[in-house]
Amino acid sequence: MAGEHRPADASVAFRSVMSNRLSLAIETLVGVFHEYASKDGGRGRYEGNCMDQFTLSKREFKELLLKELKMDNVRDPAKLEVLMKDLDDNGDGQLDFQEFVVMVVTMASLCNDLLLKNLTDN
Ligand SMILES: [Ca+2]
Repeated sequence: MAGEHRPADASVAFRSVMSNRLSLAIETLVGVFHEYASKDGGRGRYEGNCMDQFTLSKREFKELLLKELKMDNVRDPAKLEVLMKDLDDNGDGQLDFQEFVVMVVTMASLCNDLLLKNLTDN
């Protein structure tokens, strides 16, 4: 159908031009986001003022954190709520890719800080 979003097809096309490790990491990041963002509801359904398939609901976000990052602390609803609110820059109750990627970049930066600390402590 014309204009229909088809993440699987986009992934195949993307993969053909991306073959090194960092490119694959980016592809994985985008793919994981869209896999979880499309779990609630059907394609094209609006949640508030945004397309549900392109954003993470709180439930989708929790599932992603538990399965992909093993962040068991988000089983506590209060901790999940704080994290979601911190990332939800436009306050619509959903995380779009730009809001989600802030968390990933922050976590990567913290990993780098730990690596540097370990290297300089030894
Ligand atoms: Ca948002």
